[in-house]
Amino acid sequence: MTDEKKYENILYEKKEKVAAITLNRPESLNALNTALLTDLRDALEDAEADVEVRAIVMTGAGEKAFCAGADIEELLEKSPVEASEWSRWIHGITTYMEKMRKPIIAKINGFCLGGGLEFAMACDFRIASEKAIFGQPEINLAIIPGGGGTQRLTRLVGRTKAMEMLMTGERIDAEEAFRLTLVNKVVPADKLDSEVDELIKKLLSKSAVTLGIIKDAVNRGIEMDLEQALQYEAECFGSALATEDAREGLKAFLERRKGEYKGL
Ligand code: CO8
Repeated sequence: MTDEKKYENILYEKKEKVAAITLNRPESLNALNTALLTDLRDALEDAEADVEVRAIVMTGAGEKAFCAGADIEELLEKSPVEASEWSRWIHGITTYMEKMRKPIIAKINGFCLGGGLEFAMACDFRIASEKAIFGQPEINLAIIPGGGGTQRLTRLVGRTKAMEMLMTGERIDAEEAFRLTLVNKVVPADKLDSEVDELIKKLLSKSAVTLGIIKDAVNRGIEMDLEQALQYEAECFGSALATEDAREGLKAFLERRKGEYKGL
């Protein structure tokens, strides 16, 4: 069943347990202005609250871009205080994405720059078309990333490469992004949809509640020291074992059948 919700700057389509969010300002390569970001935040909250939704896909409208970053015209109007507040507000959205219990997949169909890359990095998976181009070009505007780029890029690719990308502002292609483990997979443009569908199929066959526990353990644990993080993992392990799905998964193995999960 398809269910479409009306937003002005994004498309929101719910189909077979998946919410597809498309950044929809193709005339400006899906640049992120406050109106679009507000729609995006609302759609994410909507998807998280909707019990029928099991996974979220985020992509960009048009052939050319996932997202070319913050809307530069809007940015120019901001005072330093407003810019700082805006950055904090955006951090709230990206942090929310990491705290959501449902997996989020960035389907990267083209330019993925600045704020666009920052949002992609807050997703759990990044599947890229061969045509995709990545970068944090803010330095070329004499500004810095304000949507988490200095921190999430460093955590994902390491300090050496992050510093290079942030300080030179140079773009990298999809193969290089894969080499740096910035993306999970690179596929020909015409295979992007089917590749993402395959991944979703795998995720939908798992226990939804357990996927949420893994996401939480990884995203919280990475910010702790190892001892604390392992302690947290032990607590999460207990929570996972307490689910009905875990009983079913363990029994199903012993009974030589496939587990049937309810997300409970
Ligand atoms: N903001 C506003 N408009 C944009 C943006 C943008 N970021 N990117 C492209 N556009 C517009 C262009 O102005 C152009 O509009 P028009 O047709 O009216 O002239 C249209 O999109 C098409 O773009 P181009 O003609 O430039 O297309 P090209 O194929 O020649 O070039 C590029 C494509 C290389 C992607 C080029 O458009 C470009 O360099 N864009 C800017 C990339 C950039 O610098 N991004 C970083 C922005 S700053 C940022 O993201 C800070 C993050 C702070 C936190 C916020 C998180 C949300």
